[in-house]
Amino acid sequence: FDAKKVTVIFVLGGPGVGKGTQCANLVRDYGFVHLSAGDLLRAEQNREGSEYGQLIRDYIREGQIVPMEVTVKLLENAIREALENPKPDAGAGWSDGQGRFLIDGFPRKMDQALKFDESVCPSAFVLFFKCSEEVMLQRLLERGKTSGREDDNVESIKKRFRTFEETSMPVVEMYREKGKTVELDAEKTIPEVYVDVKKAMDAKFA
Ligand code: UP5
Ligand code: MG
Repeated sequence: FDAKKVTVIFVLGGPGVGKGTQCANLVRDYGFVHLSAGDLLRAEQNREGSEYGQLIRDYIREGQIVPMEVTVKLLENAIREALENPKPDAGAGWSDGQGRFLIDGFPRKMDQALKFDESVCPSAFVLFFKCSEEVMLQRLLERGKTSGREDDNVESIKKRFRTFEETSMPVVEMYREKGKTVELDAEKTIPEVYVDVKKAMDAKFA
């Protein structure tokens, strides 16, 4: 596909900060396709015949970052697929090979960021959600009662927090230094956060 016709926004922030929740709002109102790297990895993990199933399961449980080749390939395939088969009601920004994507939970390691920018397409900007670990922990434990996610337990959550601080924050800092990051307070209620998200989006796309 033609990278110049594709708009990508990275959605970053700690585990349980509300990335997926806010992306769902943006899909509804702005005609984006939502690609969660974590969701794509979990789908690949469960795909029959996948050679990466066990590897992905182990990395996710340990809160580690799956080797980037796997994730970049899954994202690239998902982008291509969405461009080739746009939804009939896709809306603005979806014609002639054009498309708009929210890439949620990626890149979370420097090598992934550089690789994606260079070999897939550069991002327009980054929505970065910020929230205390105490609040994220409560949200994840609550979600864990029903999510069935193998990493929604205290042990895995603590590891995810550590990986986020040590490995993913440098990526956020790099985009911040480039002036590409919009920072949002995710401690507020879901509708309040979304009011801020919309302001940021409207400022960028005005
Ligand atoms: N909730 C949301 N917003 C709220 C608010 N403002 N107030 C109150 N409650 C709020 O939300 C989490 C919960 O909080 C929900 O119950 C929600 O209702 C509530 P959600 O929107 O799901 O948060 P999100 O940020 O999406 O949390 P998630 O757990 O998905 O984030 P992670 O970044 O931890 O998970 P992800 O799926 O992205 O990655 C999982 C693992 O995959 C990683 O740890 C890693 O091992 C692997 N991975 C890679 O290896 N490489 C990658 O590139 C990506 C992932
Ligand atoms: Mg998520």
